[in-house]
Amino acid sequence: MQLTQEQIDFFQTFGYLHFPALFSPDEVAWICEEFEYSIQHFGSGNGHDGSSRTMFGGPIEHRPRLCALLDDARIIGLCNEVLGEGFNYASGDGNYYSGDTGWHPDGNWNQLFAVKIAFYLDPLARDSGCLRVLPGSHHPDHFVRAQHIDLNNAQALFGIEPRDIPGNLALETQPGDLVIFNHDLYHASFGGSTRRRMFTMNLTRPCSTPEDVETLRQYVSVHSPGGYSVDTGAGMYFPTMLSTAGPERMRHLRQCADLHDELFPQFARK
Ligand SMILES: O=C(O)CCC(=O)C(=O)O
Repeated sequence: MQLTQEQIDFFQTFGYLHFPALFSPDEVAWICEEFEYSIQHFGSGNGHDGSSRTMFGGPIEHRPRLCALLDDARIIGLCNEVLGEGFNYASGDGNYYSGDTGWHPDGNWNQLFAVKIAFYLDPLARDSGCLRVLPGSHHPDHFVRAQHIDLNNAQALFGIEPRDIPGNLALETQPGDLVIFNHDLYHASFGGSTRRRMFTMNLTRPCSTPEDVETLRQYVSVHSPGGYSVDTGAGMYFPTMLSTAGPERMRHLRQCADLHDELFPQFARK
């Protein structure tokens, strides 16, 4: 997939892009099936009672067909355009969400260092848990960042509900849509069910300078299986992701895998 210059500029300015119906109904069917299998067998989905979020790591890494999302020309093309060729895949999370998430960014990198790709597996509208974004809030000089405004405290600060923060956008989605956003972008979800299914892929830009490699090391030291004290049996990634990888996919795995082995030798690949 190739982006237009306008789409690239939109992403840089507003911090997100939404692609409606990027995946066909047939693809949505197998993606949902594989997601359900994964969260039930590799996460604790079978114990989900809706009282809190159920989350598991590396949602695309347990089943060969989901692993191949990292070979998919649409995803590769999008990441090449937004991050640059040689981007890194840096795990992700699979969820049955329950209720609101509150406003938060996923990172405070003050630069386009990492992005999240999100797949929503149920139709979601503004009051039933769709992703909300605060466009432009990834910029370090955005007023929310510059003034350290706690958006979740909007009632006390401004007499409004957090979901009514001016300027926020409800990205209503159907299964098959894809959303990508800069980790530094403030986002939230309000009014969702107790079993809102979504999974993500995190990706970073290619890291070749010493500064970028250091930033990636910090990233992997926290946002990785080792960072959460999880032993995948194969370091940074669950074994199926590596055992089904061809040379092209390995390009996107190698750098985080090596850093993870170095940072967490107790969990290193054998
Ligand atoms: O629930 C959502 O859609 C937001 C997801 C989210 O907060 C996150 O992935 O960090």
